[in-house]
Amino acid sequence: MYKLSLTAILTLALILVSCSGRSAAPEPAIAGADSSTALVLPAASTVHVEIAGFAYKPQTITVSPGARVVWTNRDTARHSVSDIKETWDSGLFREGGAYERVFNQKGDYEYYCTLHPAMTGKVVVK
Ligand SMILES: [Cu+2]
Repeated sequence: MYKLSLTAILTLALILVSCSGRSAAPEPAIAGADSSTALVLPAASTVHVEIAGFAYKPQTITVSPGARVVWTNRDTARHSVSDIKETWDSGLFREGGAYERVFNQKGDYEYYCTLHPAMTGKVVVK
């Protein structure tokens, strides 16, 4: 899925370059999906958060506006990704299920699991 999107972007970039004759912008860095540390990424990146062992990993991520965050449930238990301000909510999803959300506005977005409120995570958009 991600590779397809990247291919599409690269193809589009090549078309734009060939039409306009201008050089393309540098390619954005691609972050590893399994990093356990906070990430700072360029806009239009996709960041993956694993839900495993009743925890969001990484617990806190830092992204640029426009980033897409994808949470994937690796537990046998159902979990949710729910804004503590109740402005958005994934609903419960099962092992292998995923939820994604694009963050366009700068700010701190704290979330939790409605079934297991001790599970918390944060997306920092700056
Ligand atoms: Cu949960």
